[in-house]
Amino acid sequence: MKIIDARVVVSSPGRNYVTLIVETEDGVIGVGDATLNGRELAVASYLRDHICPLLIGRDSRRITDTWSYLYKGAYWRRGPVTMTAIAAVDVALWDISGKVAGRPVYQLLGGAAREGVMVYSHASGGTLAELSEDFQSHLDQGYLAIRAQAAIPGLEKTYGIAPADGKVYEPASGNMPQEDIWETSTYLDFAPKMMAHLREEFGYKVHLLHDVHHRLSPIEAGRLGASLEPSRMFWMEDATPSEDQSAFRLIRQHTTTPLAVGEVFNSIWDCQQLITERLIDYIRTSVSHAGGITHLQKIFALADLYGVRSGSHGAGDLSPVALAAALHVDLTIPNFGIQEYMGHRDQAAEVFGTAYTYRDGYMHPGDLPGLGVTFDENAAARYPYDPKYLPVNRRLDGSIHDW
Ligand code: EZ4
Ligand code: CO
Repeated sequence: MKIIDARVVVSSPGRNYVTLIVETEDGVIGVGDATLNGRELAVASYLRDHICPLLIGRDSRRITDTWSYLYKGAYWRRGPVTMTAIAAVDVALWDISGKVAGRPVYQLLGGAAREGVMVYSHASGGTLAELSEDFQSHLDQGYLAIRAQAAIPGLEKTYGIAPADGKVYEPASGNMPQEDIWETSTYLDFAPKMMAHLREEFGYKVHLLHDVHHRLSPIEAGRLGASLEPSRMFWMEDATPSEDQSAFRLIRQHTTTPLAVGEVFNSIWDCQQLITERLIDYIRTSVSHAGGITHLQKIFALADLYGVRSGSHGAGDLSPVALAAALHVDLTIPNFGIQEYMGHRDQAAEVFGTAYTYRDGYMHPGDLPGLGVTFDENAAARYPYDPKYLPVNRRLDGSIHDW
């Protein structure tokens, strides 16, 4: 099972995706997602210039050995670019192994531990009334868990609000990042009212989630968590800039609102303290940014030991390959919590063929051999790379804040 080719395709079917394609001497093809939103070409180069040449001639079955070879062999540790590149290789090799075995990847990971994977969708609105309308439409689609974000009155732009034309929000287009304005006190007053409004209107049966997107200090996060307690949140996401793990000690002292973090993490070392000190309830690392299936399994196994559940990142900038890989992992682990599901733009379906299904709030990766995702290189060629940046955030005085 020698690898004879490894190539990278950067395309933009609705938004930018970097896809790794690995081919064996027997003609088996595996795919991996290497998309790092706003820094796509850095990972593409890391793969093309430094990793693909090393893969040629390697045995595709030796997944753990290849992971260690790329991680330890680089000498330089961790980092989003490196770990996204390694993740793409790892996922492609699991895909190949599944196809060779004639079994879906989840069966190689220990088999299904549940019938389906509970997912949460995104509801948003420019006003509370619009949010309610969008929330209702997600309930109508059967979602059991919904993340809610609304425009903050008095602020020009707010993170996480879908444009009027579509189902998902997008970062600004163009060759410069869009600039947002942030005011913490306005947000801190508004967020609990938004959640209380939803509970009044829709009751307590649906799981309610909210993403703070790294904008608060630990004591502000403690205050927000406490003021959200009557709304009985499923979780409060990314309350503080997440590289400071010990900040969560302070948040924990002030609230029983469950805490989730991890979408920008890229290794088990980023969450070690959070997990072993039981400072969080959900670890949100993604398969494509945290070293692939092999490394994610390790993170979730550590989390299981400390009663922390999974809640993998699944935004639209993670390609259908990443979503499929996440669903295979989700189905098998004992401490699965929830999976984010934002969906993809319609054009993505022309490039990525998927076997996963959604019904009544749950997803399933499907039973095709491997990941169950095909990648159409000809279709991808119709959607050339379209450089885009995530927005930046400034406070009222013009200083840069976390976005
Ligand atoms: O802003 O994926 O929970 N989801 C999120 C996302 C992130 C983007 C960054 O690329 O916070 O929408
Ligand atoms: Co988030």
